[in-house]
Amino acid sequence: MTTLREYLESAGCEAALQDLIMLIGRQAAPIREAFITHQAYVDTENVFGEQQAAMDTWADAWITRVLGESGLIRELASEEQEEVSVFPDSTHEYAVVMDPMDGSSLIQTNLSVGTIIGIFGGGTVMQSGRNLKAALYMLYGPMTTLTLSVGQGVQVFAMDKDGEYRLLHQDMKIPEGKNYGTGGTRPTWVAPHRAFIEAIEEEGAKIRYTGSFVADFHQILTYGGIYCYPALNEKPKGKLRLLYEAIPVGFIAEQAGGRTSDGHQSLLDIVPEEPHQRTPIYVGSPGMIRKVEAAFEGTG
Ligand code: AFP
Repeated sequence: MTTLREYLESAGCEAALQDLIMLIGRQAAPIREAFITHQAYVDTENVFGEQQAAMDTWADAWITRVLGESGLIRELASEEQEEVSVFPDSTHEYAVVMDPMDGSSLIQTNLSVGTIIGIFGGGTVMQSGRNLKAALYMLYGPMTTLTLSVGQGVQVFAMDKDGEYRLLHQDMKIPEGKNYGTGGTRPTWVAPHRAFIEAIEEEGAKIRYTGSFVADFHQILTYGGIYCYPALNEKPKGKLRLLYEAIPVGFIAEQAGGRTSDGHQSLLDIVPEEPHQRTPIYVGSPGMIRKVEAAFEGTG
């Protein structure tokens, strides 16, 4: 069975990018261990004022230290850090964006959560998703999986009992599908979002939403449909972050033949103005995104 390293070599990735992806993948083992030792909430809030699980800060500090010490990255921006970290001594120009623990409120309920990573070249994180060299997420579910795109389709690897990632699904393609998940609540949705949801519900769409973006997206990648976190009446930019969530997962979605949108344009075409910026998110099958953009046509 093809290992992650063998795949990266066969895809022709530069040696340093291979090393970076392998290094990130290896952090799933200590992260899984830490779930057992970091269960309680602490009395801290992240920069967005949300309640923060101890695991968020731990995973953030852990990955930042490991990548910072690797000499492979020049910059790192994390959902959990106010400022972009700069590593002047790095011998490489990779820049990493990450959500170290996506869906962290679900840890206490033992539902799946994940780590989302985007890798740019050029030494800066302030780039659009079109410039990504690679994107991946590790999903901590019954298995630990690593879903990866280096711009050549999407491959899913599963960690075996020896900690080796082996190819589980090759060249994933998002089926059209009927599943949908949406953040926000009905009274808070903007009108075009409500119209879209009501239309697909009429057509028999089935709800699937846990509150963990990576887990919910992985279901869409597998069975088709759409994940949404829309603009809300009081929050026109929605909740999710462009750099840490939308861009890396959006890259994977588009590489799997899916589409992404903020209601009007691909998430990969948005040029970030600041690291923590938010965006409405639609990620899923092409037919679903067509309906979203039709619902938003002539608005905003
Ligand atoms: P964090 O746990 O990293 O803050 O992310 C949670 C999240 O951004 C995303 O993973 C979920 O899909 C979404 O928020 C859930 O939000 P709601 O609880 O408002 O539905």
